Amino acid sequence: MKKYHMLALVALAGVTVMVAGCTSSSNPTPGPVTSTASQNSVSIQNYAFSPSTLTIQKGANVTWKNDDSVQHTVVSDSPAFSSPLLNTGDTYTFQFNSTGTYPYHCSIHTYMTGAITVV
Ligand SMILES: [Cu+2]
Repeated sequence: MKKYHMLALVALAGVTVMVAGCTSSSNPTPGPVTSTASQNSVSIQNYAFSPSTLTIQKGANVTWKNDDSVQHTVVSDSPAFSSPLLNTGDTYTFQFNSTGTYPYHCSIHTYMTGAITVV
């Protein structure tokens, strides 16, 4: 019984965080993308990461693919990960084994930003 209550509390806390995260957007577009898949993809096109924010499970991989006509990189704002130069069609994969939020950018076009949240 006690265990059940703890679970309910954790679930409730999670919902509260989700709701708080959604209040910033006033348009009817869906909230943050959350993926439970072990393999996740982010496309790089038109000088942007798509999706720019992605929430994944701990231990999952994210593969970035350069679908743009120019070179890009995927570099964590922290020292967590850093891709080599990605030519058109190149991919870079990183496995996230620690929870947290990982903001990243393209080192060539620093206005290109994204974030991976690991839960
Ligand atoms: Cu770039």
